Amino acid sequence: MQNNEKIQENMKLSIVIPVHNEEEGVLATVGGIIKELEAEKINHEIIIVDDNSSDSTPKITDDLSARCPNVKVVHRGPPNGFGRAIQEGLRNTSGDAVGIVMGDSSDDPKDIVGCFRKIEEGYDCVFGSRFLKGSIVKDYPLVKLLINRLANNFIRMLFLIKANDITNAFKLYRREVIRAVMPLQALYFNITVEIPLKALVRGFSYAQIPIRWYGRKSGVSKLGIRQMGRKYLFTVLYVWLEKLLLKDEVKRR
Ligand SMILES: Nc1nc2c(ncn2[C@@H]2O[C@H](COP(=O)(O)OP(=O)(O)OP(=O)(O)O)[C@@H](O)[C@H]2O)c(=O)[nH]1
Ligand SMILES: [Mg+2]
Repeated sequence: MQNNEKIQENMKLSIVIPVHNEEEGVLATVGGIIKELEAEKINHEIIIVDDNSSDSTPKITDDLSARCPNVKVVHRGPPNGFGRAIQEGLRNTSGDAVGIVMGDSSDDPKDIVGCFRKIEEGYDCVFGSRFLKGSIVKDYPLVKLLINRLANNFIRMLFLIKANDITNAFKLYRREVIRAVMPLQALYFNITVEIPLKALVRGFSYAQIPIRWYGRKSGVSKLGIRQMGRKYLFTVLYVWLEKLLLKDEVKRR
């Protein structure tokens, strides 16, 4: 539920973008976000977290950062990991709200604005969903889509929630939510479920909005569903156990 006490003027938004070998897409992704946020007069910073890229991603992002004072680049050495990169990005944010956005142009900058407006309304978390009336999904590989629907329905039933695209990383959170879900344990793509589920079991409010999502047009996918499946399951079950343990505490809020 929305909280009127949390309505705040001129909030700063930090966008965390993990990238690994995204030389073909990163410039367009970040450029599109800056353009949209500037047009909407949203006070922002962008934290790009590059994991050890072997292509020209480090140079492209460093050049961009030199030109744009709001863009900061963090270069990580091995071991790589989507979750490690997100955690590093979160440590580097200074905004009142934080958004996690992909570096391969799969998310639409207009949806960042849509989510941010909901945060401004007072919600603690805003989840972008590809499976609501009004969502647009282009070029989602069929196998991934089927696994997504199975996984998200399982999560919905386990946690008794309405959110139907928890596995999608594209989400915005108030700073206090990020603080409350620490420490994070997921080092890989499973962090996409750890953060929102931990936020929910801690009793934070959320809104879900339909978003646009586009399959990558260049570069290579880094998500190996086979290797990640067990990690996702472990994280979901671990937060579910937390839910059981935190039940009384949440009731007291
Ligand atoms: N820093 C960092 N970024 C990563 C890592 N793995 C993936 N990424 C980035 O995370 C984002 C999502 O990865 P993708 O490979 O697009 O995963 P996906 O969206 O499931 O796969 P596609 O359907 O092919 O787009 C992209 O911006 C990647 O560059 C990593 O180990 N470290
Ligand atoms: Mg992608």
